[in-house]
Amino acid sequence: MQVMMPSVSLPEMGDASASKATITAMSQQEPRLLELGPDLTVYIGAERDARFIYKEIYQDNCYDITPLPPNAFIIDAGANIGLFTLYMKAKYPSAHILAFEPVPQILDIFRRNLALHNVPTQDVHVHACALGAESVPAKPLTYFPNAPGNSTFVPEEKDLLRKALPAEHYQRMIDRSSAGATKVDVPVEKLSRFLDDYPDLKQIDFLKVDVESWELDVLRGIDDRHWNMVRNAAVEVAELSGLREEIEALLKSKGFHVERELASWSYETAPTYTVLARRHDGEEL
Ligand SMILES: C[S@@+](CCC(N)C(=O)[O-])C[C@H]1O[C@@H](n2cnc3c(N)ncnc32)[C@H](O)[C@@H]1O
Repeated sequence: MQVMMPSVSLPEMGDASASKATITAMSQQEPRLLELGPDLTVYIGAERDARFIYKEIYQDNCYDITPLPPNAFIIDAGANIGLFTLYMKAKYPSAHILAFEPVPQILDIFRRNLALHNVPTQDVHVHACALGAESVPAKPLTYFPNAPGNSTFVPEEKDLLRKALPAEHYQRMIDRSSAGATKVDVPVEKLSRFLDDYPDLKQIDFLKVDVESWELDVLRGIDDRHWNMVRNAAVEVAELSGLREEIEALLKSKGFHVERELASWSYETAPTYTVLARRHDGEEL
């Protein structure tokens, strides 16, 4: 049974009667190995976060939106500790993946997981930067050590989320996941700048974007010559970001058939959607 949860991945709840002052970040944990399921053991930094993402990808199959060719070209924007990349490489062993993760602590775990699973380095190109609408040498991103998957350019949205959750125990979960937040300056690049490195690229089979309310900027960093190549996209969007309609309109303007699915775990006053964009056979921009 699905548990209704707020639209962020959250650490284990502690004693709900503890005072707010006792909420502290877990220390910057050394990555450790964890068996997430019968099919996957990986390095993780924050257990609850990793279990949450594992469930989304491996059990709820949120990215199984369409069959891909065996040698699919895939973009992983918001690569986190690599669960999406590992899932796709297991499913499509000949796939080529371009992955982006800006937070050094998270990227370190991503790289360990690629090595642990013997993913050939020529198959997965990893970039230590954020994606965005334009190139910026250094932009402050908020890293949440208790809930690394929430790391974002828009930390103020966590306050909006807290206000949108009526129950105190959910609010405490937000407090715990936000504890110990630190700013890290990260470079930002347009996705098209990396796609230009593949002059023979004809087709981008799957574009996955899960970047904590920076989705619209990531999409704006794709030039039309590259949009023309994208066959399928899945973009996770929190309604609180206020960006869903613009994101759907942008995808429609690029010629996609657009649908949205409500995340099974999202809280009713703060829904999160996966916006799915597909091009039918033979269709181009
Ligand atoms: C919720 S996690 C992604 C989880 C996931 N669906 C997966 O595939 O593993 C979001 C990740 O996006 C990263 N991120 C945040 N802003 C970003 C940006 N502008 N570009 C790329 N990654 C970003 C965060 O550091 C975080 O690791």
